[in-house]
Amino acid sequence: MEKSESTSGDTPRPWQSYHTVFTNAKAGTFPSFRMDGVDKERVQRIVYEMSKGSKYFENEERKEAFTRRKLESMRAQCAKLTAADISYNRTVADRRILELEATRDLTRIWLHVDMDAFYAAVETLSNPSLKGKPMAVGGMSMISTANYEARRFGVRAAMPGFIARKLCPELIFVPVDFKKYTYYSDLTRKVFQKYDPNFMAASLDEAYLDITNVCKQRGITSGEIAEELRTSVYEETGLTCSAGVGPNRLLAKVCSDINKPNGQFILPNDRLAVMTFISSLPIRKIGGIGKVTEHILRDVFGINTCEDMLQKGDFLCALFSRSTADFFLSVALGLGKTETPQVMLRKSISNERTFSTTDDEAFLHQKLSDLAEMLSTDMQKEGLLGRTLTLKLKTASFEVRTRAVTLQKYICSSEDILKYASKLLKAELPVSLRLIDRDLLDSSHLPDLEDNHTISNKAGGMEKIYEPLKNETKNKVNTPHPKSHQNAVTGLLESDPSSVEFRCSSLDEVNERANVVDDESVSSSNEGELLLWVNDYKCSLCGFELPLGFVEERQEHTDFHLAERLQKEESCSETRTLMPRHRFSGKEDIGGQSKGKKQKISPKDKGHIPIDLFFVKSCQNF
Ligand code: DCP
Ligand code: MG
Repeated sequence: MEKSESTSGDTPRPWQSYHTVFTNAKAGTFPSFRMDGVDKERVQRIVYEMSKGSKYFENEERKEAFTRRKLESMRAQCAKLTAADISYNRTVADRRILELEATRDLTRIWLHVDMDAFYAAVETLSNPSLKGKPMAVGGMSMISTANYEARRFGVRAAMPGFIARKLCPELIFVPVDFKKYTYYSDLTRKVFQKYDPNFMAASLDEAYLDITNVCKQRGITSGEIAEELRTSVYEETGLTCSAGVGPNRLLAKVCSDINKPNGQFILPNDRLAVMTFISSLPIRKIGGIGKVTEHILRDVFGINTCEDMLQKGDFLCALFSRSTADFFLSVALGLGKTETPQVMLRKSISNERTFSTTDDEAFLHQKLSDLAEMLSTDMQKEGLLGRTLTLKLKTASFEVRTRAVTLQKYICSSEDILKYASKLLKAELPVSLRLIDRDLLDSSHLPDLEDNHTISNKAGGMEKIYEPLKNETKNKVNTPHPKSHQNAVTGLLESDPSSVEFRCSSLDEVNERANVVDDESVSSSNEGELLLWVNDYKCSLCGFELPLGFVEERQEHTDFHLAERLQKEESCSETRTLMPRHRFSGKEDIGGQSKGKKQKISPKDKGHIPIDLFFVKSCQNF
């Protein structure tokens, strides 16, 4: 979204430089099949035209400006490097490469499985008349996924439905039905369990399996296991999936996307095979390298592939923090996690409130007070104490501010929580907000707590939504006695296992918190749960990997989870709020694409759709 407009001939084409999450092929999207036949320029133009003037557009502009500044500053830093700096950093990089290489583990065989167009496939299963027609799951504010027919028009997950419909006027909308997806997800997991009882669910439709033992025990190859597993998933569910096999999870994930849909790709446990595979791999295919990072690596350092990344290791070491440079170098070597985490603790409790944008200080204070009460009740129920309190604020312009304070003493009373939270808020005033959220880390409980909830006070009224946490990963964790568990926060918590750290909280994660969690939780569907960056790089909600320092990428990712949550809330209330005349709201739509009247959805009709405020212009015609 550069200010200067690209031109071709005499016609200005501002959309050519408008790259959003909807027009960019994300990591793992191999263009060979999914972007085939997509008229990219048309998609870009429509997305540009439909979103111009919206809050979303403004936010994209803000992000773009951030990227530009980051690029400029990195270029300037690069230019300042002397020959001696570069030579020194070459030595540093070479040493790190050797050290990282020494950690290579080729003893495990990992399989990553990912269902094909999951929600859409489930919907088609229950309504076969959808077969072959372009369809999307979701509504006008946002869609969760689209089938492959719709993807040919450029329709994508997380895209507002009204844009999708413009791209594909015949698009059929089916409302989200999480119960159904959970049911099918459970069926797939029963299959996964047969191959790895400790498999790691990364989301409802994705899992990592360590198939080393099953390969050995049965004396068959990983390719045969992958075939068998996919067949078994199909027999149990009627759904297809794709699989990737590699010596670690990072590679297995990349591999599962290569022959998608309904395919598999096997990368042998052999160093040369890995290096050959990884060296020509575009960096964007790696989980954790998104739009901004790709942009920086390409435009500042000329890095396009993993091999380039190794060669430019000196610059990476010179300009990035050690952990980020390590991430790049290890990716470039095709390294990744190979061990299965044995325990997974839930370490945080959070409460949040979303409301119509306001700068009314009394109102904000009241919200804070409500949150303090809720948090305190939750903590007391679980016998927890906390010391680091964090407040996350989302401003009217979607800027996220996270403020934290670490106290001398452990607290749990609502009075104490309110006292310190008020101080944090006060320092921010005057401010116009749309969300307040905070949480704390907990060292003594397992992830299957049932009492976390989100309370949303939305534009349309004072509706409460309670979202009990689901334990997505129950089947992959051993459940030790809480008190016996040693975790990364022990140092912070001193020796009191029943105490907790209040931590910075947010849907829009910030880096401050990343250092304190070392647990590899990859649960994905705890929509009421806050987002943590586990092990400094892994999203606790979906397992997506983004290392420290990728501030903008992280914000984009957490915005996605926010959107996902809002969408879920929307789907909860959809049955109550959608008017029957909305053709995209139910089964009557199928095959009955309106060719007639244009319909306009007013926020009033929809009860509440906070995400609309984000995406839709004030006078959007559908
Ligand atoms: N999902 C969502 N919002 C997103 C992305 C995904 O709600 N931005 C949901 C809907 C998807 C499911 O998660 O069906 C799985 O996500 P995937 O990224 O695996 O997408 P699909 O399974 O739909 O398609 P693919 O065949 O590319 O895996
Ligand atoms: Mg999938």
